[in-house]
Amino acid sequence: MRRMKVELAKGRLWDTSKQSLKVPPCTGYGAITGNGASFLGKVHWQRLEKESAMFPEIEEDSVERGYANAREVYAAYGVDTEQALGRLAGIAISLHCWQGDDVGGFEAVDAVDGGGIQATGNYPGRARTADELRGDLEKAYSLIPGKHRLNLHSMYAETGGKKVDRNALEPAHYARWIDWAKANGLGMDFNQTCFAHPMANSGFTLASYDPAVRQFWIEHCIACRRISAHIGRELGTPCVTNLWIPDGFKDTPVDRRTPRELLRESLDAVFAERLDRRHHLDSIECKLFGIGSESCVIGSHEFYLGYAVEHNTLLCLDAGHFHPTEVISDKISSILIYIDEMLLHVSRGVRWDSDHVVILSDELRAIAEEIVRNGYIERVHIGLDFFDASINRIAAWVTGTRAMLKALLIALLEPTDMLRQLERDGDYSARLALLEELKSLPFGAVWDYYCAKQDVSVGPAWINEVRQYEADVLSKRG
Ligand SMILES: [Mn+2]
Repeated sequence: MRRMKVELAKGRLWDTSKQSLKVPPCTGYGAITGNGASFLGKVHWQRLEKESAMFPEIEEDSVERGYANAREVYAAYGVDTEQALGRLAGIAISLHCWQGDDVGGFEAVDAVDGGGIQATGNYPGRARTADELRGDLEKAYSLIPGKHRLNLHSMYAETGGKKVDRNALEPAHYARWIDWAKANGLGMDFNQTCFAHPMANSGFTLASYDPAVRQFWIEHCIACRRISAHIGRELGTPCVTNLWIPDGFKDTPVDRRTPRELLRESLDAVFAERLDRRHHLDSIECKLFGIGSESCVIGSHEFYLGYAVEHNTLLCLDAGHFHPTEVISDKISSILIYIDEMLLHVSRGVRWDSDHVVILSDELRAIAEEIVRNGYIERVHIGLDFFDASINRIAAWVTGTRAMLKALLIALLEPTDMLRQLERDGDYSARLALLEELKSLPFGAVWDYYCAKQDVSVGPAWINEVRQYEADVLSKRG
């Protein structure tokens, strides 16, 4: 039960989504009671129950009792739940703006393909303007416990209707995003957009054989680095700018070497200008294959790993960018021996698609465990990268981000020293058995308590809020 705005209409009470409410029929002005509701006047705030199913809110008492019990259970394993929650509150997840509008962007340009990205589905309510996208993001952040970041692609520039090509972008075109981030206490990350543009129509950008194409994208990448440094300076937290390009061959190429040499040359030009690491961090993202680049991707894992080690840039691992049986959790501890920091694009690959909404899967848990067990919280930047246009886009953001945070919480609640000791002693039987026992510890009670403490919906009640927002805001969009 929660408060909602109601108004009188034809003898019944309706909420603002026009869904009927369980209250007695009434007319005119006056007082009525029923189902805990009382009503006076035309518009009033009251506790009312919808006829449609509402997801239950967990009562505060119950959350407190559950937590008190969980705290004792974890203490028996030597785990301090308060400390775990304190650490969780310090981890910022970077929410990718492109889930909100199906990777469309707001540039004033003619329709283009310039491939590499496909969002499938036509669920209504896609954000059509930057203001709508910011509103949707605010709703999403309000349903996620903790303080997080925004990950913006350069194609979300606001140029006031003026056509500004990608190689001419400036910090001013992001002023409204920066002001909004400041007002909401959000850090920001950024991305070059080397797709969905006429200069990417060949499927090649920085590795193109055409020097004019390469030069255009080099200029775009440099412009984005300067914008990123500006963002980082303005917000007082380094802006991680991630570079991904679609370049690759659909069918078996004869020459895999030259495009890779060209890409290396282009990257050297892009990264030539030294920028202050307190404001800006460079990251490069590999892919094994894409739609239309099944046979060879120029920016492969080996290519970028070598480049990152040589230049100490960040390396971005996207969970959906490898062979379906290959996981990124196993790569983190190898890579961080050789470079200082990395970026994760947490996603969920399903067969050929790299970008399903993140859920609390074994691999998500393994990623979180690697970060927490190895003390990498300061060295691994966690970003999300998925886009599902077939479901409510705010529900997609909230589901994925809450899953990431739950995975981190489970890892923070692990009695790792105990497990490590078993491993060093060679007691693999007890290691396996204990890992399985730990899976049924009451982490959910700790999570609920965390949500309540952070003043965010506990349990599934956040879905009610998304539905309400859909009725009030998203359904009104054409
Ligand atoms: Mn990615």
